[in-house]
Amino acid sequence: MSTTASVPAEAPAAGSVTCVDFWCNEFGMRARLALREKRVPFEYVEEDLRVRERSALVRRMNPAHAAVPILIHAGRPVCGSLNIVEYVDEPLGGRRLLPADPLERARARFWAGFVDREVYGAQTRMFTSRGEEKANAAAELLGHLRRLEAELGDRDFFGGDEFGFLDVAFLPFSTMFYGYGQHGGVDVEAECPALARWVARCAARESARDVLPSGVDMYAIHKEFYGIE
Ligand SMILES: N[C@@H](CCC(=O)N[C@@H](CS)C(=O)NCC(=O)O)C(=O)O
Repeated sequence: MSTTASVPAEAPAAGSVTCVDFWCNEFGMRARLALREKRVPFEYVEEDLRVRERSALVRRMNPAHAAVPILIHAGRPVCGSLNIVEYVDEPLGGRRLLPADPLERARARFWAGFVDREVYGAQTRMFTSRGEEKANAAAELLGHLRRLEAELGDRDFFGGDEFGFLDVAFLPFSTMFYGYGQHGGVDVEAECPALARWVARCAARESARDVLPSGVDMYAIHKEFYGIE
């Protein structure tokens, strides 16, 4: 059995990090935001999720789920977007995305899990249902956003003064806010003004400008995915 340390001590050389993803994947945007924030050079490989079959690379690197994002470092895969953010954060120096304080770290991880389960769950139900079910999902989604807004409080970022882990985890979902309004009548700017200001603050960052697609493009491709007229 290999005893090679699983966490590299130094920043990887350019070209040894690859991120496999699809441009409009909110989970994958987390990985790419973290890589940009940590200034890790990486190669980007696009996996077109509109094609039914996953590529041989994705099936080999993530046989459990055949899903993206996948970070490949020195030929070895790291799967799961939050896992990737933590992996990128850990060995590579620079400002840490995860809070140093264990309680704050636990809090950030908890709310990132909330985004995965509750926000993504309600969002998916809203886009895949009609009528009363869709209205219920939209109301639920708004409730989750209000909770996140309360969690943000009057801070600039979820971790305080600095852009950090929970910002990375949640920000990609802001690219769906336009779609929330168009499809579900959820007006985030009117209902959650502090959250809207947080989005604007984050969107000014270089990493966000590089990674986040427009709301219009996101809604267009999700309509295609979900067969919305
Ligand atoms: N929990 C995973 C979710 C990743 C995921 O579900 N990826 C989807 C896209 S949203 C995927 O690659 N699906 C494969 C497919 O559509 O064939 C993460 O955080 O990375």
